[in-house]
Amino acid sequence: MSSNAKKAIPDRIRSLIMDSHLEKPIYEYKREEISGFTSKAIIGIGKYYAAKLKRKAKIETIADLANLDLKIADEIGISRKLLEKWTLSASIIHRFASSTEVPLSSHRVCIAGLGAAGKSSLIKTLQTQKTTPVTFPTLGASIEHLDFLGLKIALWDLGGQPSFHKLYLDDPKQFLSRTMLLIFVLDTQREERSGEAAQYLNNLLIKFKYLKEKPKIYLVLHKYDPILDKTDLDNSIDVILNNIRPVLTKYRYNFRMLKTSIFDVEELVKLFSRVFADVSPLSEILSDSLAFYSETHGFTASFLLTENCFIAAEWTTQLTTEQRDKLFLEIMEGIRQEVYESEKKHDKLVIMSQMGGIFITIDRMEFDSIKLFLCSISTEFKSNTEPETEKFIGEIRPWIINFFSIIT
Ligand SMILES: Nc1nc2c(ncn2[C@@H]2O[C@H](COP(=O)(O)OP(=O)(O)OP(=O)(O)O)[C@@H](O)[C@H]2O)c(=O)[nH]1
Ligand SMILES: [Mg+2]
Repeated sequence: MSSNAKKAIPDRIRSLIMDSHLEKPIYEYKREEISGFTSKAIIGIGKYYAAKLKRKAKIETIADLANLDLKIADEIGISRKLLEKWTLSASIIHRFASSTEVPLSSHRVCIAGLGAAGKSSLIKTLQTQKTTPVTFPTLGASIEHLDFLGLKIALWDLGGQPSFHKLYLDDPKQFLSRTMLLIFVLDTQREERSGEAAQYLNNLLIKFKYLKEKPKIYLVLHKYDPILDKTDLDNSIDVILNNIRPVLTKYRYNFRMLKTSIFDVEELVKLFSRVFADVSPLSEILSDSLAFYSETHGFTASFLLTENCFIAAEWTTQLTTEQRDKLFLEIMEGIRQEVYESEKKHDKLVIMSQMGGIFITIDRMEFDSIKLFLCSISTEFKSNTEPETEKFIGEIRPWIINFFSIIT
């Protein structure tokens, strides 16, 4: 066996597979054969679960598992988190085997909506983490970038003036194909425009149907400004949804809804963290490991934040929403100082919360080019958390590294 052949299956794929469940050494297989491996060859599955997958869902091979529809998770009787972990491993392997590794970063996130709905301001505010109104209309489509967990997300800001709609609708391949997420922005303060907005959304959905694609949809009810009366705004939202909902139902879309304003930056960042987490299968895995880590220590809450303060994973108990939000603000402040202001980069930072009797520990972690902050909240000072923190880092490292090796 030449050393070249031995190298045919790279380490990042081998690290997901248990050799002992194969009939011969892994390097004797051809690339295209590995999708046909039994599912129990994936690390963590083992004989028991492999038998269950076969019995309940007719899943025998890695290819079967890669194509598993997670909607049937409940029927299989295996926890959804475990299934998500395994299907991610399976799809990494399967994509490699079938040579169709599509860089995830080449999928797009489209932000659409009528002119002056506030799309560009929203994007700029997320990028700068400061209220940043944009006052000139976007000409055509503008591509903006945001970093989430090291994943470069390309945001296509589709200028909303009527003259540009035709551009996207006439050439959907260029402007709309491979959209994994459609963020449709509506101006909460202009409910009288929602009929027109519904018509535009309808035209976009026709094009997705033509492309045989079905992106996830988020409706962003924007300009939900903190200083305005909530009841009035919510009444407008009812009017808007009455116009928009039938369009989504017509094309059988589920959707999620966010109420945002560029005048509440923290809330905007928090809400969009969830949107991006939805795009990254890595988030589920990180949440899972974080929950385990936090329960072991009896933390009150913990957050895993990216360098730009997006929430990559979160775990909370015993906290009211208000307390959680206050803590999140203090953590953001702590990290901003750490990243942008402090000369000396601390590996560990302990701050006393203004709420009193609460300790916030911030651990800075680096995985190649990706920086993450592990923020743990506790009511007592915990001195010896190093070994568990090391374990946690050890647990998430291969996922982060593997994940980025397929998307870049
Ligand atoms: N009150 C309020 N105004 C906002 C908010 N976000 C944006 N605006 C204002 O809305 C106007 C339009 O903002 P843009 O970001 O340019 O809107 P757009 O959707 O990108 O518009 P097009 O590029 O033409 O499609 C500007 O005057 C912004 O200052 C918000 O959250 N609250
Ligand atoms: Mg714009």
